[in-house]
Amino acid sequence: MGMLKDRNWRKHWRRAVFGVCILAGCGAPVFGEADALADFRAAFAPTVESTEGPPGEAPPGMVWVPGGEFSMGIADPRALQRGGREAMEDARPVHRVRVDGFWMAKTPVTNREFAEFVDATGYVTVAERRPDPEDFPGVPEEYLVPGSLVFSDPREVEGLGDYRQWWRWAPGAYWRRPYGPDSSVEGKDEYPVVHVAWADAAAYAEWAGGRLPTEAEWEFAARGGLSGKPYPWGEELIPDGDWRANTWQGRFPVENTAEDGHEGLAPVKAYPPNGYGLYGMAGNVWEWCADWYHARAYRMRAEDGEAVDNPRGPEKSYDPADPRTPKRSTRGGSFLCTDQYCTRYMVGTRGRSEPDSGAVHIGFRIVK
Ligand SMILES: [Ca+2]
Ligand SMILES: [Cu+2]
Repeated sequence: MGMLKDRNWRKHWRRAVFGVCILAGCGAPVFGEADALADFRAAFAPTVESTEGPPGEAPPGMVWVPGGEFSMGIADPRALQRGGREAMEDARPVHRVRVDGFWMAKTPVTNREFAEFVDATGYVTVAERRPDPEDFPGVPEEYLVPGSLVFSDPREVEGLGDYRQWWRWAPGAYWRRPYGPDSSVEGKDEYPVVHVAWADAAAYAEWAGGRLPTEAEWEFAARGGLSGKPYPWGEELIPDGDWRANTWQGRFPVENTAEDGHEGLAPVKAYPPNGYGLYGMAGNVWEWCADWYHARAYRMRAEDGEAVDNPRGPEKSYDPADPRTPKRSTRGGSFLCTDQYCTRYMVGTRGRSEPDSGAVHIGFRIVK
């Protein structure tokens, strides 16, 4: 407690000094933001990229992510401007991790690519299959229809406590019909495929000769060589007023002003790539990772203070908010993320989802 108080005191003192600085015309951008960022950065050490080059020519649509050692996780972002309201406990401690180099797809898998897979294999996604009554004891048969979760575009909500206010089950929704039977992906070849369950993503990856990235690989890639930055492109959400990711603007979830140019999903290359040439590492669609989600995964593996080699996630899943449901990790946030609710487009933050259900904002990309 004493230490905590000390830290706060220091923070306030520095904030006061910065305040004077602004008054004196030193030109710090936002009152208090510079020292909030300095505090944030202090948790991270520089990324040390491996000097080993790629093993050969890049597979089509992929870039080489060099691998190396980096600080994985995120410091509490709440003091940052637009840092949101969540402490992101599950992404601490920030700890050193080493990953080997790998190929990663420049974009999430698109509708065009997923259609090629389905055409070649006849694969039927989980959302298209009738739910097994044995998995849903007591649910009347007529409700057990294929479908998936969509954003319900509510007019009004009572607070943000219950997300069921803006999600609904859409019978007949699947990747080709993202909002149910009357919708389609026509003209959306270059949009990310959605409504894919974890097993669908893994099946695609295998067909394509790749696999899903681990969380560590995904995060190393998303940072694009930077360290201690809240976003894959740097320190500001909207540098020079330019949106760099598809998130939510307006009063969530009832008003969507689409200031970033996209009300729903965006094409996979709608915004500039990060330092490794990867598109869409923040916002637009969540991306499935290989790991089981465990809220204390970092705590468990960072215990001895040594850099962790190529972590593959824990054996078992644990989500304290929903302890009975095993979940896989997801990364990157989506077009529904906003600092009013969830800032998981910030690099280093973690998401999780039930592996046997897709949704209108979950996609994936592959690595080799
Ligand atoms: Ca948007
Ligand atoms: Cu979010």
